[in-house]
Amino acid sequence: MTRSFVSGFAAGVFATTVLIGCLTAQRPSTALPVASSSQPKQGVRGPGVPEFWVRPGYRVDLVAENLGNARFMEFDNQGNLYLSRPQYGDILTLRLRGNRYEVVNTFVSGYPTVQGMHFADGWLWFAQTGAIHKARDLNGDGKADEVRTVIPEGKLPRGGGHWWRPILVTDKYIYTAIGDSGNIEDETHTERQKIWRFNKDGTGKTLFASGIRNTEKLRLRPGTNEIWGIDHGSDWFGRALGEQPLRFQPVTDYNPPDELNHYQQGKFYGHPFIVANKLPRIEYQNRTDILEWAAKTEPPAWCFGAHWAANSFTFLTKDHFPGHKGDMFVACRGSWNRVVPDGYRIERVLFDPITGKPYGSLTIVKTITSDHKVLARPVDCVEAPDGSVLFSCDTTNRIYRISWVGGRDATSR
Ligand SMILES: [Ca+2]
Ligand SMILES: [Ca+2]
Repeated sequence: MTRSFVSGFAAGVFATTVLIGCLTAQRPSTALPVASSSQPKQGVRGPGVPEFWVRPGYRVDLVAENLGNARFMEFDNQGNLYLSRPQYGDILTLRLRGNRYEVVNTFVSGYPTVQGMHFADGWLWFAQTGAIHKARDLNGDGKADEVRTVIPEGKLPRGGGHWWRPILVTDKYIYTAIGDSGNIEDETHTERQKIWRFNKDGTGKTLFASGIRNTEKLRLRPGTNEIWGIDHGSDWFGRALGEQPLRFQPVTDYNPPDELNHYQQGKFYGHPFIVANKLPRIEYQNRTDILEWAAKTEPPAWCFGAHWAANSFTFLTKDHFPGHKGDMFVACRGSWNRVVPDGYRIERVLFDPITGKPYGSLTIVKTITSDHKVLARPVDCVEAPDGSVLFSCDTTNRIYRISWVGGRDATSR
């Protein structure tokens, strides 16, 4: 086992640098404030922001609230912010007015389970569990005037279990995925637990990658054709050993990690037989072909803590945060399958600009208190036009903005 896999993340680790991963961890070389005796222990929380821990140098503001079911976000090239609300089956259009994003219209409605979105080619592409559509607003009122169904019902497996549907639109293709119908079902011979690729007209269905459990967003790493995503680790890892569920889980609490994966054509990512760095699930370890599955498994590019529910991410492409370009902000929704809750946070994954691979991670915002009071469950991150990063929460139904203040005004209030 690697250091990352056995270390886990104790809930007591708070406001500390997290440098645990599947690869050798190194010291970040970016322009974060240097710790000193005069260094404030907190960044800035704007008005209305609960008692988050905010890393010094950063600021968090409340920028939208009362949003119903705030899940995934996407900007278009005009500065419109789109918010998907699967429980309502709609997408809202928001615009920045002063320091707040305000709802200007309902972009589309009548699409139950609407989830992933991607703005490309002048259209907002969006995915339900069974179909993919694209829409555009022609008169600037924030409501779509034209909607086209790209992949109709029947071409993609429908929901149940992990139905969440990502969408990535590239120059040539559409990518989407569907997860496990339960926790560790053997669905290797079905359409589930896989990433699918289509031509942009919805034809040419092609298997892209397999062995995923639940990947809710896919994006290209900026400047490359590499497809990246985050996969939720499975639950109850130690139950087969006789753990008492949610009471005594010395194994499950730390295993398996959530995974940051670089998805490549034809590769297998382990689920449901193999987790993390080629380690068998106990339930499957006696399969006669388990070593073959291990051999073909592509291990994660980076590991998060177990049950963090690392859910979604954005790559940073702008200069707002000094030294962050090429890194990733990750929204971690937080654990339920852990005795002591953990994970609730926005994590920055640092990418080596030379190798293009992750080498470390830092907690930027923690949304649970030291006595385990959950203040927010982050769902998605998106980079705003000015380079700040928004994150959504589907329990408080708010959107927060993370921005950089550096050494200025870097105290809590
Ligand atoms: Ca319109
Ligand atoms: Ca995996």
